[in-house]
Amino acid sequence: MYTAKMLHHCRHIAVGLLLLANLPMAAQQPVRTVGNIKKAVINASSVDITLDNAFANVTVYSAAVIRVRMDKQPLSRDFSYAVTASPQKVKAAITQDNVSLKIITDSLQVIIQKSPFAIRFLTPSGEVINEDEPGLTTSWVQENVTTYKKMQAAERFIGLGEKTGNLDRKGEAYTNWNSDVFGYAVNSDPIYATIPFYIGIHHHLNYGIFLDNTFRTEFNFGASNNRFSSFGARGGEMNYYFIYHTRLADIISSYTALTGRIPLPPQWSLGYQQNRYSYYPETEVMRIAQTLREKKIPADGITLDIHYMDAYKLFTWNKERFPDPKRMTDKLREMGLHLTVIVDPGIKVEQGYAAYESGKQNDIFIKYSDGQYYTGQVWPGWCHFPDFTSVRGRDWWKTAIKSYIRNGVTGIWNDMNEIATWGQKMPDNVVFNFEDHPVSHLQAHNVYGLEMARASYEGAREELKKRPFLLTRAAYAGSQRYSAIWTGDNRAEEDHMLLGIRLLNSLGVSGFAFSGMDVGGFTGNPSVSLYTRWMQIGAFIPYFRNHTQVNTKSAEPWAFGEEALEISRNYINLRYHLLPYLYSKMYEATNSGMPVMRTLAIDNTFDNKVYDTRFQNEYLFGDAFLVAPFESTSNFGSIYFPAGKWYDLYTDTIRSGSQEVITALSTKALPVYVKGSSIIPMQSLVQSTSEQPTDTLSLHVYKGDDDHSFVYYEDDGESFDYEKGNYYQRRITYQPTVSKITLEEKTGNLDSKFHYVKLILHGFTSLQQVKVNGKPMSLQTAGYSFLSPISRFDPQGSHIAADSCQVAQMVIAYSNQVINVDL
Ligand code: NBV
Repeated sequence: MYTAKMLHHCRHIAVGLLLLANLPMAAQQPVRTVGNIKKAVINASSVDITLDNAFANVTVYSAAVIRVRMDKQPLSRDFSYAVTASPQKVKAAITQDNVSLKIITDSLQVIIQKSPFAIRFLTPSGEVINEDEPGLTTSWVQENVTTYKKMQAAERFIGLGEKTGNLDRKGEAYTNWNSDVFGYAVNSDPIYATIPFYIGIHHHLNYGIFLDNTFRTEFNFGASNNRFSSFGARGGEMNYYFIYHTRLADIISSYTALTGRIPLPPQWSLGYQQNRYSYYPETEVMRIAQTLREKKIPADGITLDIHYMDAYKLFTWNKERFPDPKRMTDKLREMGLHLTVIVDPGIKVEQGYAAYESGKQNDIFIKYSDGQYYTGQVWPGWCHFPDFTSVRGRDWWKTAIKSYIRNGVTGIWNDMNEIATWGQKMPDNVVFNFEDHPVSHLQAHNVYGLEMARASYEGAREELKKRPFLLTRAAYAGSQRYSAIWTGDNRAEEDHMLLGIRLLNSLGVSGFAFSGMDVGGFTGNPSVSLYTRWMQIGAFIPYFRNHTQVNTKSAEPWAFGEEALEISRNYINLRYHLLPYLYSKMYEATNSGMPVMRTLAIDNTFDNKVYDTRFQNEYLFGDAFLVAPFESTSNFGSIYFPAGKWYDLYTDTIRSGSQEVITALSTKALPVYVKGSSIIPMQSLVQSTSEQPTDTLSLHVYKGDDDHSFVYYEDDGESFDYEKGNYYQRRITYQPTVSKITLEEKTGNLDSKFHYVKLILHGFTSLQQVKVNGKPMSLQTAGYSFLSPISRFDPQGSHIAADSCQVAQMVIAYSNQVINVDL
């Protein structure tokens, strides 16, 4: 007989068993996949989805950008440090039946299979661009969330920002956890920055994926597996943006439309910057400045490393070394030089030290979960660290940064912001404000550098009221909105120089158009030839700074002998001649996100040769120059010329494209070629951007087969007045099909600083006269060289003679009206 109590008990067990049976199977399994779609609610341009084991939302951000969010629990606060764009209102047809959900935009189709959930992105005509690996899709292992994509046949992967390794990342895996890796190896991972954006390439299709998750993230492009590529995070949501365009350049444009583009830098930051760890005292800084000027090495900046501070205490100056910083920056400015100073986030714990006291008073330092300040060791000893993820922390920092600006500093160099501390192990249980939604170190770590750069930028900008220059070591996607980036503590080694090129090229396709590396190498001492080659390359990278570690040999251009000095100067001169071109390209980056340093994969995405490890370091500087960097020790090198027609920069010898050419190399010249149809505006030599060039703009046009246009841009180079229309812009086109060069009407309120245009025509050897707005004008044939001769160091006679190119040239008055040149 059962008693009532027993029956009651049995009922409990039965209910319990029933509940267990209803529990998602996956909850008991080591890997929890999202399961089947139980319900999908279609909104105007998004779908809310309930799955067996997850919740999801798929939103049309624009015709070409689809966002996918997934979590184990209902989706929470939608917040991003990286993404600044909101979804656009675009036409999207969203439908569903029992089997699938379909989203159709003007640019792509998304098909989401319901059982089990699997997403596929297709072109409008139905080719698969990217699809979930059907058995794996998205799953959790404890808090780690990963999305698995089917590996497409012959798929390649590029991007992911500052990542070592090859241009094509196939077969590799990467981790994003901003790390201070002194003297990193050519295959170290991770290093300083987290830019979880990559581009996949297969079957003449390309797409971008941006995983916006600030936890430690991991990407696997077929490393130790032949089934999938995957991306995942150690916590938080699966939250990715899928981008599809037919042209790779448009993917970069859409990605930077989401996460922001570089602000127009001050023109001086495009000049040559001299640096070492560290120049001090003031007399040494002035000696460097004077030597640059005496030796006629054009330069625009000197940078102060940590020794300018009093005992490494931030916001202080060592009064013995730098008794009057303002007086020094004034003197430097008179010499056409700007001063950049380093800032580290650690604030020394020391009673009476102003930054420490006010930081405590304003309660801006990060704390352990029990409310005690986190204390870590860096240069000054034990330090607290501002919480840049809080408005209060950033405001405090902004105020403090202003003291530098009042002392005449115009550049802020953000170092150690990974956060780097001795031991490199900040505890997990340190809490960050995260815009009033506190999170642990695990979630905040990768954005600390981003928010530090932001606070530095905003503080400097407010006080300077002109464009400040900002440099950062650590970064997250979006840091480009505030700061240029450099690749940290590289080594003075040949393969590091070439790795640096790949890092910058990868940063370029990942939204960072303004980037640099320590030219000459940070750790160790470069050989004379390595230094010379690196300086040549430096002239063709966006941020050109020479830097070296404490206790290394001097690394200024004059420290390697007369020949190295002459070659370095030659290339720095070339850089200054090219400033109108470079500045226009920077302006382009602010508008389209198109990087200044462009891996050949941008324009030649489906040409297998550009991924060949023999050619992967070649790149375009802007749209005109093909740079082929080689170790300084090689006597011969194989250069791949992509489709097109290429002029040797020094001789105008023409090479046709789509071929490999074995070339003799010399440390006296960097192999550089100009693409046929290019338009390159140049100016006379100046010693700094504060010096006015002559009033003649040299416009080089290279005979080619394709129509081409160049947007020339000019403004005052330092203020924000261009935002009010105070700039000078004009499109210059060259149409070989109709034999015409046109300088279209200018736009903007300013007049150009140039009053004449010297048209320098390359490859038009038989041309003797042209018509300028209908009037015949004769051309002079003359010799031309981009570099000064250095043959006195070359007994065989350098191939860079004073007039090794024969050009046809003429000068015309530069009016604001349309100028038509009939060739
Ligand atoms: O501030 C000193 C250095 C700096 O020169 C370098 O460029 C940074 O990457 N800094 C790192 C601190 C540590 C150097 C060992």
